Amino acid sequence: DSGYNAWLSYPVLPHGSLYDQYVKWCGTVKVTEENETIQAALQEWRQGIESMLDIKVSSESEGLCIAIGTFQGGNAVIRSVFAEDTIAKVGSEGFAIRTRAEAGCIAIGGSTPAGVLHGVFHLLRLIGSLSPIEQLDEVVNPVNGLRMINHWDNVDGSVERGYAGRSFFYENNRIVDDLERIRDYARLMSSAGINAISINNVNVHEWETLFISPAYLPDVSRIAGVFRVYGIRLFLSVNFAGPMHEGELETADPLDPGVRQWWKNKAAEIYEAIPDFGGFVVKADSENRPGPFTYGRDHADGANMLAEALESFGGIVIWRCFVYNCKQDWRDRKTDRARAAYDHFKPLDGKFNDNVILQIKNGPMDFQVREPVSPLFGALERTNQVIEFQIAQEYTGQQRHVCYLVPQWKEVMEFNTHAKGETSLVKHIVDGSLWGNRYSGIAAVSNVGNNKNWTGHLLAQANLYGFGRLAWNPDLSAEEIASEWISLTFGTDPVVSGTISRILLDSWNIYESYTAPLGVGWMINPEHHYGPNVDGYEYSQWGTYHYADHQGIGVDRTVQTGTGYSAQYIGSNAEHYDSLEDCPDELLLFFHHVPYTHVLHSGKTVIQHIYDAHFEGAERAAELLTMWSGLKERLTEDLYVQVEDRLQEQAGHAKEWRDQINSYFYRKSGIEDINMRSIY
Ligand code: BDP
Repeated sequence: DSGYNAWLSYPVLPHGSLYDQYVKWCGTVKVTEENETIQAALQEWRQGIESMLDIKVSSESEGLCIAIGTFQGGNAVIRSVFAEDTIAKVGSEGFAIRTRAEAGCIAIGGSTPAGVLHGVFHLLRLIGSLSPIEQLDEVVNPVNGLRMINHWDNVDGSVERGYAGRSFFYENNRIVDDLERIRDYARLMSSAGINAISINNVNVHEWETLFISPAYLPDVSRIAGVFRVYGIRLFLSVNFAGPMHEGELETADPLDPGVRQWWKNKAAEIYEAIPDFGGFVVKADSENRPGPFTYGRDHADGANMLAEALESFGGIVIWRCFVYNCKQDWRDRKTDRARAAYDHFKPLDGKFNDNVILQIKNGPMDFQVREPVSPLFGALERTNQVIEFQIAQEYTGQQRHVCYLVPQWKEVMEFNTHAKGETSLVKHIVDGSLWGNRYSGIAAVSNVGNNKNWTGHLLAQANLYGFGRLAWNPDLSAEEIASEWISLTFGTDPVVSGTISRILLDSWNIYESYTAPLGVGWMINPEHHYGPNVDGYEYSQWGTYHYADHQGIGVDRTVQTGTGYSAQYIGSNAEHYDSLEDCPDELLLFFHHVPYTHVLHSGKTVIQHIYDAHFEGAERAAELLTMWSGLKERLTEDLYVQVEDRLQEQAGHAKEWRDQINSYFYRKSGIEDINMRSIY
C-alpha cells in the first residue's frame, strides 16, 4: 500500500471477541433503495467489511444484519427500528444508528441519502477502531453547516502552495477526462464529513474566468456529479472582474445595472448546468485581485451584487476577509497588517445580504505557526461567517516537516472572545449558535495533490482527516482524532498507535520551537516560504516585520506606544494582550517590542528562551526519527520508508533553522548562551 487509500485502507482486524462480534452482525446487509448515494454507501460497506473482516458480504442470507436506508425509503426494517421522536432529531446530513437485537439488526437511518452515507462511514469507523457495536443507540448530526475544502488549483495543473504534486482536477488547461481519482477523493472527503468543495484557486487569473463559460461548464458539471453522489456541493472561485474578462463589458462596477444583469445571467447559466451548485468564493481587493474598490464601492456592495444573482437558486457568496495593503512602506511603524481585516470589515457588520458569508482566516496575519485569534471573531454580530484554516502547511513545514495542526485549530476554536456574555467561544460563533446566523461553518485550504499518497508527507493525511472530523464535531479532541486516523490508516497495533500518536501530538510544538520565536512569525524565505531567513521579509512591502535590532525584538501593537491592534479585542483579552506583564509568553513578540533581557513568565530571558527552544527543538526533531525507526518491523516497507525519508529531512533542516536563528540573535544581541553551547 502506498498510502493512496489513506483512512479508507480498511486494514485487517485482529481476531478476538470484538472481531467475532463484527462477523456476527456485519456479513449481511439489507438495502432497498436504488438511489446512487445509498448505493455508494452499500459499496463502501462491502469494501470496508470484506477487507477488515476478510469475509464476504451478502444481501441474501438470513440471520443478523445491517440495514441501511432513509426513513421514507421503504425499507421495512428501518421503519420498524426508529420511533418518530428519533426521526425528528435527525437533520438533513445526520443519521440515527441503533442495535436492535429483537429485530436482529443494526439499523442506520437518515432523512436523506447523504445522512445514510455518513452513518455507514460512522459504523465503519467504529469497527476500524475496535469499538463495540452491540449497544448502539444514538442520533448524530454535524455541528457545523458548511464544512468546506478550498482548492488553490490552477487550470494549468499547478497548485498554489501545493506540496503534494500537481492538481488532479486539471491537466493542460482542461478538466481531466478520467474522474476515478476525483471519485476516490470524494469518498475520502465525505467519510471525513466534508460537504462543500471549491475546485479552483482564489486567485482567479484573467484567463481562468473562462471557468464559468460554456466552454468549461459541462466539465465542471461532471465533477459536480461525482461530488453529488457523496453529499458534497461544488463551489467555484470567481474573478470580480469576470464581466470584463469573460464577458465584454467595460466595467465591473457592482452598482452598474449592466454588470448586475451579467452576473444574473451567469448564475442562471451555471445553475442550468449544475442545479445544486454551491456558489462563489471571492478574493477581492486583496493581493492585486480586482474588486469593488476600483469603483469607489465597498466589500458589501461587491458581495451583495453577487449574492443577489445567486439567491433565487439557493446559492451563497463566500467573501474572504484576507484583505490588507500588500504594498506598504516598511519604514512606517504605525501601519499594521494585523489590523487590516478588522478595520475593513467591522464597519460593514450588518450590511451584507443574508446569503453572504464572510470567510475569516484564523489569525490576523496569515497561517503562521503561532498567531493570536483574529479579532474579527466576536466583532461581527450581524454577519454570517466561517473560519478559514490552512491544511496545506505553507508556513508549517510544507509537508516535508511533520506538523499535526489539529491542536492549533482546537486552541483557536476554544478561544473565548467575550463577545456576548462570559463565554463566547469561537466554535460557537463559527457554528452559528452565538449570533443565530443563517449560514456558518468552517473552511480550509486543501493539502492534496496528485502524489500517490495525496499529501506528500503521509502523516499530513492526519491534518486532512482531522480537519473534516473537527468541522463535523469541534468537541472531538486532537488525541481522539489522531487515534482514529491511526487505526483507520495503519491498523490497531498498540505500539504503532502509541508511537504515531506521540509524534503527531508533539509535532506542532516541536516545529514552533525551532522556527520563529514567541509568536513573531515570518522568518522564512520570501516567496516560496520554506526554510529560515530571519530578515527575508524585514524590508519588504508585505507588512510582516519583527523589528529586531541589537537591543530587542517584537512588534509593538499596544495602544499607548504601538499600532493599537490590541484594542481590537474585547474586555480582558484586550487588556491581557496590551499588558507586558499579562501577555502570554507564546504571543509576547506579536504584541510587544522588548529587550532581549526581558524575563518571560517561564523565568527565562527572551534571548535564553530563543537559544533553549532552538536547541531543544532540533533535538526533538531528531528524536521523531528515532521514534519512527522503532516501527520498522511493524509497517509495510513503502509506508515506513516514505515517512522515514521526510523525518530525515526534517531532522537535518531543523538544525539549519536552529543555527540560523541562534546565530542571528547571538550576533545581534552579543549575549552569550548561559549553557555555553556552540553558536556560530
Ligand atoms: C497566502 C498565500 C497566497 C494566497 C493567500 C490567500 O501565500 O499564495 O494567495 O494566502 O489566502 O497565505 O489568498
